[in-house]
Amino acid sequence: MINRKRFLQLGLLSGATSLLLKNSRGQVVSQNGPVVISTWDAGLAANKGAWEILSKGGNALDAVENGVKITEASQNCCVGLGANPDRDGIVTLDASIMDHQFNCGSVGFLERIKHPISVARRVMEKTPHVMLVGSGAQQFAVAEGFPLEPQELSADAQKAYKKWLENSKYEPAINRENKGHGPFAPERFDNGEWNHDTIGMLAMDAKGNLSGSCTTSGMGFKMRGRLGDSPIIGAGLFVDNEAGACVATGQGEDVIRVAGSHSVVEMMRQGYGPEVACRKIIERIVKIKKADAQKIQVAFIAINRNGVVGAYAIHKGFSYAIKTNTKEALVDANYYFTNNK
Ligand code: SD4
Repeated sequence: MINRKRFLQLGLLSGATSLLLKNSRGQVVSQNGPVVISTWDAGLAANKGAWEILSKGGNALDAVENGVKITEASQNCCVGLGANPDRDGIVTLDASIMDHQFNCGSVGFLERIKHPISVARRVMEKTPHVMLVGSGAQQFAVAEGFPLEPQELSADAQKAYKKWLENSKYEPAINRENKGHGPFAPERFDNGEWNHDTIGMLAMDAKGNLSGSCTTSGMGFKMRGRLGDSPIIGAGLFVDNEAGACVATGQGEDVIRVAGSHSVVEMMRQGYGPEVACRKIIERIVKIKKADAQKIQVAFIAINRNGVVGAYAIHKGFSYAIKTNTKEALVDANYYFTNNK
């Protein structure tokens, strides 16, 4: 017999439950209508882009592309061409997209293209491949009609890069490596903010189908050529319509190590609710990193096949945006270290 604790873990008592039903024509529909969630504060604006599609009965795939394009087009430290560059001063972008039928596409180390998410979708729809990177990805984008934007930093990025060079130069960055902070950049900016931000979005449409997207400039001031988790299906993003979907943000290296998003989805397949599923994989990362877990942030957001959503982070400070027919909010995620420094 199922006990109460297990019942709660399964998410069956969650107030956000949105069960799938069959309508009079035998079509599967989401009882509470569509839902979209996305990472960080920028998710509020991005969700509006997704809602334009979802509210008209459009599909989740179009919604997650349209939604994150808003973030890609806005001035942002960490998404799109206006974002912070790598440590050689060049902006390189990663993105991935996945639908409810295991169709997926991604681009990595892409330069001078405004909407990497749309290129990722073209990779998915127009090539026999899942992933294109670097100059090949750019060549494909141009052949597909995406304009090649000028290679220049936004005013904000120029300022941030100049400041980073002043304070961090090359040698201190290497010293940081020696301190175990990873080989690319400080884990926090000088103002104390985490050195990352990515828009990851998950949506369930009115038919109950799931899709996800993720787009980022990766870790600010990273080594040239570095790829994070975001363009890697199974790490930064994973969607399985029968179990759920998950997207990650934070220190990509540590998401890749545990095949993060796929692992969260597998937890949901086992019956755990989305927040518990996210927590279990965060706990796995913390266990692997030991004391170093204090220095990194990783967060997951997830949605299960019933449209129930949840999230979990290593540290305080991660929030995600949700939009449904009845709700529009930024939600503070629960986190592992309650005494976050
Ligand atoms: C990366 N996971 O490139 C991305 C960065 C990120 O919030 O999510 N930042 O590692």
